[in-house]
Amino acid sequence: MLEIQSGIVIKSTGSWYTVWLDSGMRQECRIKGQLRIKGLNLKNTNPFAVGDRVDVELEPTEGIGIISKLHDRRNYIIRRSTNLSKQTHIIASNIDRAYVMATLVEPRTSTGFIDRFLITAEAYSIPATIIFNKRDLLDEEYQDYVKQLMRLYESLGYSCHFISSTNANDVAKIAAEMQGKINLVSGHSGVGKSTLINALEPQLDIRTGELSQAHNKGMHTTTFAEMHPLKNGGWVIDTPGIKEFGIIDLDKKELSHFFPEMRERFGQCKFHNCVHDNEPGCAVRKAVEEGQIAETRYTCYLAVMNGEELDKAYD
Ligand SMILES: Nc1nc2c(ncn2[C@@H]2O[C@H](COP(=O)(O)OP(=O)(O)O)[C@@H](O)[C@H]2O)c(=O)[nH]1
Ligand SMILES: [Mg+2]
Ligand SMILES: [Zn+2]
Repeated sequence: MLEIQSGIVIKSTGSWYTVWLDSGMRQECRIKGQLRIKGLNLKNTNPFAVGDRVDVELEPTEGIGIISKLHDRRNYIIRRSTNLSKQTHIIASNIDRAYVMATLVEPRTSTGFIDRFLITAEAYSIPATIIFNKRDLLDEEYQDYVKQLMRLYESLGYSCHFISSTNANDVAKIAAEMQGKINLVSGHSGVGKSTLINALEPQLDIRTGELSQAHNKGMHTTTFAEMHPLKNGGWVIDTPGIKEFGIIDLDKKELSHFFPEMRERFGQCKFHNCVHDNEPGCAVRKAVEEGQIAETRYTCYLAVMNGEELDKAYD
C-alpha cells in the first residue's frame, strides 16, 4: 500500500532530497523520473528547495520516498545558476526572516553587499534583519561606526543586532527571535554564520573556520543550502558559499521600489518616470544632496541600475 505524507524539504542536492515528514521522521527522497509535477518551473536546476512543503509517496518495502507534489510557495529566493545561463536556482522558500550577517573586520563586509541583500529581500517580500557580528574584535571607534550603520538601517525599517557569535547572551537573543520560524542566514564566507548556528544548536557541529575558499575561485560550484531544525521549534538555513543573491529580471524602473527611502518619495519627482539619475527636479537626488538619503545607499542604487557587479575586493 502506498502511503502519502506531507513534510518540508530540509536538504536538496538536485537529485536527492531529505524531507522532514510531519510525523517527525527524516526521509530520503527522490523525484519522479520524468518531472511532470504541476506548478514546477523546469528552468530551475533544482525543482525543490529547502523550505518547500511537499507530499511524499512512501513505499513501505523500498525505504525511499518519492516527492509527488509541491505545495504553493509563500515566497522564495532565487539566483542564476551561472552568470550567463538562463537557468535559475532556488535557494530556499517559505522564509519568515532573512538575516544578513556582516562584519567590519575579518572579513570586511561592504555596505554595498548589505544593500544588495536588502534589495533582494524587498523584491521577494521577505522581512530582513542585519546581524553585525564579531563585536568582540571591534574597538570603540569601530563599534561607534557599527552603531551609526544600525541607526541608518533601522531608520529604513530593518532590524539590526550587534553581537558576538561566541557570546551566550547574544546568541540567546537571536535564538528567541528565530523560534518557530524559518530563518535564512546569509553573508560572506568567514563572517560567522556556522559559528552562530552551532551556538544555537550545539549538536549540529557544522564545520567552521573555512576562511579561505581559494580552491573554489573561478569555478562554477553549485552550493546547496541546508536547513537545520531548532530545538525549540523553527528552522535555520545556512547558505554556504552563496556570495550574492541576484534579482532575476529586475526592471530598472522598479528598482527604487526596493529602497524604502526612495519608495517613500514616490511621485515627488518632476517626471513621473524618473529613475533618479540625472533628471531635473528629482526628489531622490535632492534628498541625497540634503543628507536625508545616505550616499552609500544611493551609490548602490546607481550601481545596481547600471548592472555593476560588487567590488571584487569584498568577495
Ligand atoms: N572573535 C570572533 N570570532 C568569530 C565570531 N564568530 C565567528 N568567529 C570566527 O570566524 C571564523 C569563521 O567563522 P564561520 O562560522 O566558519 O563563518 P561562516 O563562513 O560565515 O560560516 C571562525 O574562525 C570563527 O571562530 C565572533 O563573534 N567573534
Ligand atoms: Mg559556514
Ligand atoms: Zn527622481
